[in-house]
Amino acid sequence: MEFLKKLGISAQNAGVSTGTGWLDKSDSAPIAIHSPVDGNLIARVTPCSEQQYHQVAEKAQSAFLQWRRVTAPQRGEIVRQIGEALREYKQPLGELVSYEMGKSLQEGLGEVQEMIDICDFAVGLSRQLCGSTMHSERPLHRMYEQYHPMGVVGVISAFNFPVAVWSWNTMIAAVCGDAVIWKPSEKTPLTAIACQNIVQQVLIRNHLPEGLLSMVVGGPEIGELMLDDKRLPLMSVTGSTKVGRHAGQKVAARFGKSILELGGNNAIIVTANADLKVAVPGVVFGAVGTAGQRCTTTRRVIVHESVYDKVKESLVSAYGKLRIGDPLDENNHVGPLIDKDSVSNFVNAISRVRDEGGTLLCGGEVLQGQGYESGCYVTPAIVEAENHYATVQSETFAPLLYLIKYRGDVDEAIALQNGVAQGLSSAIFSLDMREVENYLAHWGSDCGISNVNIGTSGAEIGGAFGGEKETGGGRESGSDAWKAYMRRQTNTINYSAELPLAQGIKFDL
Ligand code: UN1
Repeated sequence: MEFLKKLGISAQNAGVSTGTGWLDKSDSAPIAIHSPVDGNLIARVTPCSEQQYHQVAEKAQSAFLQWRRVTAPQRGEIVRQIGEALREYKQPLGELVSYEMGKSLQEGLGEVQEMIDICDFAVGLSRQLCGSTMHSERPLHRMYEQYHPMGVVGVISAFNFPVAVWSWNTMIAAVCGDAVIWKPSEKTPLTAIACQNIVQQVLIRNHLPEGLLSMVVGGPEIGELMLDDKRLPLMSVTGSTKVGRHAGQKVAARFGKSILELGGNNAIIVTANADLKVAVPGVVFGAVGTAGQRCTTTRRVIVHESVYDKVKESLVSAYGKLRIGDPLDENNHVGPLIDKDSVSNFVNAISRVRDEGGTLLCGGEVLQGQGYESGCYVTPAIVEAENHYATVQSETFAPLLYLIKYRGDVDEAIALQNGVAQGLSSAIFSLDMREVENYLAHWGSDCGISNVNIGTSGAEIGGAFGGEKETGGGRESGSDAWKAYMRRQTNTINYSAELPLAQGIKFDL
């Protein structure tokens, strides 16, 4: 495993970094990380203790006080150097993402590319953190709004994008003048350690304060400390709706702000006017890419009755051609699920949806034998189902696609698509501009992401990423998502020799 050495991962790793060094290992029992690819032990990590967490939070606070005085373009220069370092480590880091998390090497490299791209984006942004000026109603007064750094940002990320989601938050927060404490998923701490090793080189070389970009490996107890910590005015949390509901309430109770990226139940609508040559591969990649473990994964495909049988046949035939196996072997399309619990969730969801009346069209097996020793490989499944089934209404984080028929016009399909609690990503395949425009209109898709003639997953970093309803409402990554990482201030300046009051109020002494 050459990539482990290149990334500075040893058999036994400390799990707390201040951005410029590692804290001594705590007495906590080490976590053993096994690869879902082959079941082998990759390495052990000693998680953060409560006392270490407080140490990190204190250092982060004092680092913030220094960092906010560095000009934004200079902060951008540090992020530029981090982007350069990530370019250097793209190959080994992509391999580790694939080996620790189980996504295909192509997707692992794509994830690192997303990190590089967000660095570039943040560098440009560092000169464009623009407020606006407006006209005052009072003579010889100037009024404007400006954005100030906010403080220490807590980032809790999930296993499925073990490094990209951290970078979306961290690179933007860094140019905004914030310090960051990152708690990666305890299922994928090694990629996080590798990232810290890369970041540390840049921070040390530039003599930046310890605590600026920290990382703490730990379970829910560390997450709870962060949620309750008044030193963290903003929490960015990626995870299930259940986790996010709890996190959002806790942070709100202390008047903190949160960015929530929670579950999706993403649908693709295939209308009678779709180009099926484009639609079918779009559905297949959306449903089986990352073994169905993206929050943007296609969970439902809603197909017009006139093309239903054709789409069904093409999907089943495409699923038959999927090569499932070692994700580091580029011939394979689908790797393992993250762990055996995910495999049970997949198997149980299929049996529940069948009890509700669903018909399993293909897949659903747990693979055994040579190459599948980890017990985490499954064959992606398609189930004919109805939208109202309880199982269809909830997100199963696995390659399980529900095929749903609609009979009327596009409004019926849109109502089915919107008829779930989540609102992350959505797509329509149609060449009919009336169908497409109705779908994109404000009475159309209710999701944060709505695509035309491409699938639900694979968003680019340039647009704001996030969703509505139980997806949590947060926005990260591109566009003006940076505003969430800064505090806004309105300033009115009087350069007259009088004191006129707003709304014409008279107050003569
Ligand atoms: C996630 O699944 O948590 O749009 C994020 C995509 C990726 C990001 C997904 N760029 O599929």
